[in-house]
Amino acid sequence: MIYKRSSALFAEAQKVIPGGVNSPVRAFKSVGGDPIFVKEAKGAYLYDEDGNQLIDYINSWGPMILGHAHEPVVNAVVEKAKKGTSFGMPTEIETEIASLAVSMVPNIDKIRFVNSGTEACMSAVRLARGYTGKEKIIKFAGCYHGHSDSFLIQAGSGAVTFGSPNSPGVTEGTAKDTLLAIYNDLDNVKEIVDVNKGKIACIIIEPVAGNMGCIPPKEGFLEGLRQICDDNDILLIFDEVMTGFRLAAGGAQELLNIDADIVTFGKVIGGGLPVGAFAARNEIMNHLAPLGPVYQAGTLSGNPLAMSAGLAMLTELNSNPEIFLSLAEKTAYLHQGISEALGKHKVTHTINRVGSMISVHFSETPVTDFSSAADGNNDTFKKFFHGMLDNGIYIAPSAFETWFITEALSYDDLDKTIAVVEKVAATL
Ligand code: HOZ
Repeated sequence: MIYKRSSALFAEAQKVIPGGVNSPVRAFKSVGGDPIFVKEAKGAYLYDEDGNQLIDYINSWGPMILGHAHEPVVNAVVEKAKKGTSFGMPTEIETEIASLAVSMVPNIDKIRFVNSGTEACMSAVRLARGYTGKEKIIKFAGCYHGHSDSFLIQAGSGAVTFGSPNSPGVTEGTAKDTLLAIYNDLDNVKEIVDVNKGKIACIIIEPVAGNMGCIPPKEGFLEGLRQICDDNDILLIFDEVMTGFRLAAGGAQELLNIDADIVTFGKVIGGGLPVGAFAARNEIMNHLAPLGPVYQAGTLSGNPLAMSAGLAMLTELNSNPEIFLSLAEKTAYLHQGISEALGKHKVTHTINRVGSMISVHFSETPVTDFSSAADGNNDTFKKFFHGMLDNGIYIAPSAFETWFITEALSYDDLDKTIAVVEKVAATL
């Protein structure tokens, strides 16, 4: 495939945008080469500036669960836009989507909308600190909760790719309040809690990790965290920015049958527009301004375009719960096909999958945490990535990311993808 125009556009972009991108992973630094510039997208396909059609396994990093330019979402946004795009005043649609979200997600009474997953997680931690009166937080190495200062300590996603999981610019004062734990290691968490008795406000976790590839929680791990939190007056925050409204209507809480105290959202809840949200029971949410003392605000929060996209998306998911089953079946089919194709050519690999989230690791051992994810062979990943791209398949340009399956993918698309994997596997 030819990517001449994308490369030319990238060269222009680099003159006026740092690194030519507005979010680092997009720059292809971890796989080499120039990023693809998208012209448009429909259903399961991207169309780039050179006229190539690509099957998309990123789907805007999750939100396009029903495919790109999904008609009910597009129509809702277009109709809303004709009536004004932002007021900084309350609108009825905010209550509509809030009521729907509260009815879909377990264990929440109220939800506050913000503009991104970063904002949602940052605000959730502030709320947890305000509610408990404690300052320290526990996060897990390789989990990514957006780019707010407290989370850029051994963060996953682009932070790993660029070798700066601990970002310069985060002050020592901030960093000291973030305690780092090992994903899937309950004893490690217990030890940290024991050493910091009475000081920890919350444990924040991706219940299924998605920013070091896809890493499922081991059996009993989340239940163990729940117990530790209950025993120590610590709030458990599930970052469901990736898993929310994707793994089930009620997200990972529903699928894994564990209640968190605060849940954060992004991606699907915005239907592809910039939206985040955080939610909890009344007793916690009522600590937020204007009811309580914990401040959080935003002119574009609850923006009518974003709310209309999110409402259209959630309405469809809520009325067709079989979508989650269908997504999981497609992902399992892909898993098996990829595994057989790589196996035929004796390519060492591990595939992780939960629902419609999947990642391929060129690794001999199970990938269960950040250090096992980092053990994967990145040279093989690079070759695999470019082989797939040259054959019209777009996967995440980093081994530390998850592929997100969309319902718009047909079994023909999946078969085509598996055939490409087999072709590429022969070259690895
Ligand atoms: N942090 C996102 C992946 N986990 C990437 C966001 C983007 O580049 O759009």
